[in-house]
Parts: sequence; structure tokens; C-alpha cells
Amino acid sequence: MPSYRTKDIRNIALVGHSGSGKTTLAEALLVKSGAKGEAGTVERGSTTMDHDPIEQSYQHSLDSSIASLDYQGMHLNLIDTAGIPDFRGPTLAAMTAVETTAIVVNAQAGIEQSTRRLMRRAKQRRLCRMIIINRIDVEGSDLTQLVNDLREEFGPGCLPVNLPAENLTTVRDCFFHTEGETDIFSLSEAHDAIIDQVVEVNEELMEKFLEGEELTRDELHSAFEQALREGHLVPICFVSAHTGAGIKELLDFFSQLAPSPREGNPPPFVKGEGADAVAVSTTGNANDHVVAHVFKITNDPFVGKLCVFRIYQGTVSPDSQLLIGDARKPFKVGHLFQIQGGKHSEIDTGIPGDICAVAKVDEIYYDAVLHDSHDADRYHLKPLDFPEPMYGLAVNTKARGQEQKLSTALHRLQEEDPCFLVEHNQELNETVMRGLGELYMRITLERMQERYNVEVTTRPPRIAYRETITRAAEGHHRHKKQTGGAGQFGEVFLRIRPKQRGEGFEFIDKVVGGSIPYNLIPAVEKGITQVLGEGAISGYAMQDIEVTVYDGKYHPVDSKEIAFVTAGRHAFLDAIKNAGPQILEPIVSVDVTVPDAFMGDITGNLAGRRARISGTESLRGGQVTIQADIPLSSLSDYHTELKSLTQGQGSYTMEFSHYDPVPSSVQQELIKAYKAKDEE
Ligand SMILES: Nc1nc2c(ncn2[C@@H]2O[C@H](COP(=O)(O)OP(=O)(O)OP(=O)(O)O)[C@@H](O)[C@H]2O)c(=O)[nH]1
Ligand SMILES: [Mg+2]
Repeated sequence: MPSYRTKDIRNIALVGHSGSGKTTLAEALLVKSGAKGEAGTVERGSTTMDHDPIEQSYQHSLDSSIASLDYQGMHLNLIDTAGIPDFRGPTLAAMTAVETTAIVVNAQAGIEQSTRRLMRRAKQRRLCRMIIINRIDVEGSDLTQLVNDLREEFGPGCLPVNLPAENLTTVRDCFFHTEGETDIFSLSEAHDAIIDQVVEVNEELMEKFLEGEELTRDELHSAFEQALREGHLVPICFVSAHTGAGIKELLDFFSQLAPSPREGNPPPFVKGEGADAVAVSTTGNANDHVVAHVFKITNDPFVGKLCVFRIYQGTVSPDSQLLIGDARKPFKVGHLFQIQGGKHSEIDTGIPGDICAVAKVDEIYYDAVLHDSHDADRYHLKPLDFPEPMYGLAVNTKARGQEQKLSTALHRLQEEDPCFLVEHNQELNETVMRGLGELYMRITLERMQERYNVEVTTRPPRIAYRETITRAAEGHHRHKKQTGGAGQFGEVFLRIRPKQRGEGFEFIDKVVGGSIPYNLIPAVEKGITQVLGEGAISGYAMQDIEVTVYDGKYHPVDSKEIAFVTAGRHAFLDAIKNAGPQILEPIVSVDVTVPDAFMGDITGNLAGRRARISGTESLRGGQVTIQADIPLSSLSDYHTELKSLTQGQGSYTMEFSHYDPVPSSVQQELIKAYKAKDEE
């Protein structure tokens, strides 16, 4: 049994812009609590959290990483995450496993793009949020201004719980204390401000407070937790991960004020799928049956597949027999682990609220619910709205005979990151991997080589164009074939109509009086869906079309399934001819970040690529971010061009946005290319 109980656990995700100091901060916390002897550094590649050799060579976290520490009877599970936006799949996934998201802000850089994005994400997920202002040791940062900026941007609930003092070498608590010297603000005013904010969530307490009565520590504590849960309060702490200023106070904050698993908002579990899903709650009790959620998969070179899960109720031991999702057959845990960066150690018990891992169970997948009662069948944690990866590379093995190795490597990599997808296009015999950016792809190729020993060649993948129609039309086809013995006969009348973008395909059967027998209607639909998959004019799948079959004819002997498949297919093609067929292209939203001086060149260049600029944002440190919607097809060489236009200083990320019609010249070209291929 562990020495701590559920109420002693604190689960904290450290998130924030790249370079804000999350990994260094985790290191400082581990050292301060005694979990580690000497502090490693990101530069030397000796931190607990950046344990992967590729992370060490890039000096950036490229995946989420977990370590725990014990401090004054409390057990703290820390999840360090990658700040580089390409790697936000695992970062967002980590946020589902914690009560508290700590958004780390670089004191010099101030609010950065990822700060906003992550604050918004954590709020959407109803997580308790706090802000850690790091790097207070560096001279020349305006901390007063930063606090004001945070309040302006994220609301008046952002309030310091401590303040830097003694020339930024330490911090002073202003939640429990009312007096003391500090470097910024008056401590007593900061104290009043935060107490005011906290008591606002509880009317009774507020009255007591206004009447000047002393509030007990318990009263304040429970109001504080409520304010955190409701997003009414976002406490701010100051630290320097380098000098250690504020680190002990941060540990104190975690142990005294951060929510335990019992105090956070309840995890958003549902039972069932899609529209049938209903909210269910977990108990948090150690004696109930097990409910746990897998939020991370890693393929460790030594132990193989490692599945990391958070327990919501019940107790897991090496003897536990757990079911994966709706599987009928359980697996035996065998060995239960606790994780410390790249290492793991065996434990005998996992209690509610804790984070543990099992190794070598191949059937477990990211997002699986592990449980030991059929009561928890069809349980899911409310899914995250992950960005859709749009940066694609088609890959082939360099050497022949390595195809199986490549496919295994891709499968393993896909298991680990919900924002990394692998698609295989049978028709082109093309394997395409998709991620959130160029850097992501580069690192994935390195991983493939280092971990799985596969070398590949890459090229830009085909763009996933789509076809649709622009107006309603009628279609008809009579299929009649007489070859020797039995003939084929089928006749179909249908009408088609465009649907709203993104609504997909709908098939409506309005045949009356059995002019097409009901058992042959599926054959008609089959003929139509064949065309949907293959496209009518350019070889790309069709979308957003409604087809109504309303009449036909059949022959009692010659009307077999195949006849109606063919008739349906040709009637549909006949209708499409008159329905103004239109090719659509994927449009992505890009954020391009460059030094100010290049802004003009970059927006000009984007405009030349058919981009629609939707906004620009000045960042501190002379950087600017340009937001634009742009056809994916215009970005195939953008990485190289951006680097050369900005002397290597520009970067961009993209996300799928929507489909738009292609310009007519592009449509003509695509049709021509398709015809030429067809004739071949
Ligand atoms: N002066 C100073 N430097 C710091 C402090 N914290 C971190 N750094 C430095 O800032 C750089 C980035 O720190 P990391 O800990 O790697 O930042 P991160 O947030 O983990 O970055 P990603 O992994 O890319 O998301 C490193 O060179 C650290 O040594 C601090 O408190 N003071
Ligand atoms: Mg890091």
C-alpha cells in the first residue's frame, strides 16, 4: 500500500509556451522535495523529464513526461508537457488526467500564443487553472505589468497568492499572510484582493467576511477550492526554476491549496456513444470496482509498450484482471508501475486518483477505459477536440524488403500521439503520415530511424480534393443486357441536390408501388456509393449530396442485384452531369510567426499563395504572428520558402479548417489529368 491516500494526491500538468521553463521547473520541484539529488539541466540533457535522446539533442520536450514526488505527506504527480505546438497532441491528452493545469509563463516574454491557447483549452475542460510566472531571476522583466496583462486578458480572477520579495530572491505568501515587504504590489492589498475574490463564491462566507468576522482556515480552504473549480479564481505564483526562488512556496501551494482528486471538477465520463451517451460519475472510492483511463502510450525500448492510466475509482494491483473498453476477456495486470521520467519502478497498489502504468499489453489503446465490471462497459471519457493534422508526407522504405518494419514503426508511432495519423491509399499504393507541422515530421523520421531502424524516402502527398455538386438535377438510366441465356434489366429514376458543406451523403428512398422491389433498393444505393467513393469528374471522393430515388422499372426474371447496381450508378452519373459538379480543396488555418521586420514580405508571399489573412498579433520580443486561411495545396514548399524569406527565423503551424471550391483553372487541370490517366 502507498503511504498516501487519495486526498493526499495532487495531479498537476505543467503546460505553457515552449521555453517558459516547464522542464527546468519540474526538475527544481523534484530536487527541492528530495525526489532527486542534484538538479539536471536541459542544456546538458540531464533532466528527469526530457529523458528521450532526441529531446536531449533538441533541448526541447517533444512528448509529455511524468514524475512524482512526496512532500509533507502529499504525493504529487507532475506531468511535464511539450510547449512546441506540433506536439500538442500528448499535451492535450495529459490535461485529461489532472485536476490542475499550471500554465507556466516566461516573465520576460509575457503572454504568448500558447499561453492563450492552453488557458482556453483548460477552461473548456473545466480544469482548475493556475499561472506560474517563471524566470523571475532574469533582470528587466516588468512583473507588475505582466500581472496586469494577465488580468486584462484572462479576467480579474487572476490573482497572486504570493509575491516576489527581497530583490526577486524569494517570494512571500499573501493568501494566509496579511503583511510583509515585497518587490511588487502591497502584500496587504494583494491579500485583500484574493480573499475578496474567494469569498464571492459563497454568500454566507461573504456576509461573515463583510461583517469583519474572522474566517477559519477550513472555511477559506473550501471556498478556495470552489472558486478554482468554478474558474472564478486563477491563482498566480512566482518562481525561478534556476535560483530556486519560490520553489518551496510552490510545493506548499500544491499541498495546501491545489485540489486533491476529490476536490477537482468531476471527470466528464459518459456511458454510450454519440447521441446516446449519458453522463456518468465515478465515486473515487477505493473499494468500488475499477474505472481507469489510458491517457498515454509509450513504446519504451526496454519494456516495450507502456500504457499510462489514471485511476478514477477502485484499487488496482498486480493481481487485478482488467477489461479494456468493451472487450469480453480481461488481462492480468501482472506488473504495476510508477513512472519517474524515463524510468519506472514496480508498485503493489494503485489507488483512486493516482497515475500508474502497465507494460506489454498490446490490446490497450490510447483513450481506452480499463475496468473490472461490465457495469462500466461503454464508459468513455468525454473526447478531446484534437486539432486535425494536415501536414502530410508520403513515405516509402529506402531499401526493399523493409515494408513490414516501416508499417510496424508507423503503427507504434501512431499509438503514441492522437495527432499523428497514418493513411494508406490503396489505389496509389501510397502511405501518408500526417502530423501538426514540419518539425514534427522531421523528428518522427529521426525516431523511425533511431528506434525502429527504418530509413525512408519522402515526398509531398496527393492533396485530398473532394467533389460535390452545385445545383439540383434529375438522372435516369435503363440498364439492359441480353447475352445468350439470362439477361440483365434495371431502370432507375433519381434526383440529386447539394447539401450544406460538411453534411455528407444522404440516400432517400421514395419509390412507391414497388416499381423497384424493396430488396433491390440497397443495390441502387450501392451503385451510387461506388461513384461517391471514386468521384465523377476528377477521381476524388464526393461529399455533401442528397440522392432521392423515386421511380424505376424491373423485370421479374432479369432484374438481379447487379443490374440495379449498374443502373443506380449510371443514373447518378447522369444526374451529376447536369448538377454543376465542383471540385473542393482543403483549406487550412495557419499561424506564421516571424520577426517583425519580415511581416511585409510574409503577408505578400501568403497573398500570392491565395491566402486570406484573418489577423496579426504582435508578440513580445519583436515577433509577430500572422493568421491566415490558405489552400493546403499552396503550402507544399512553404517550409523551405519561409526559412529562406526569414533567414531561418520563421515557423508555422496549421490545422484543417474547411473545404472550399477550387478556382476554375485548377478544376480544369484536375479534370484533364484525370481523363489522361483514365485513358492510359
Ligand atoms: N534564467 C532562467 N532561465 C531559466 C529558468 N527556467 C528555465 N530556464 C531556461 O530556459 C530554457 C528553457 O527551459 P525549459 O525548461 O527547457 O523550457 P520548457 O518550457 O520545458 O520548453 P519546451 O520543452 O520546449 O516546452 C533553458 O535554457 C532553461 O535553462 C529560470 O527560472 N531562469
Ligand atoms: Mg520542456
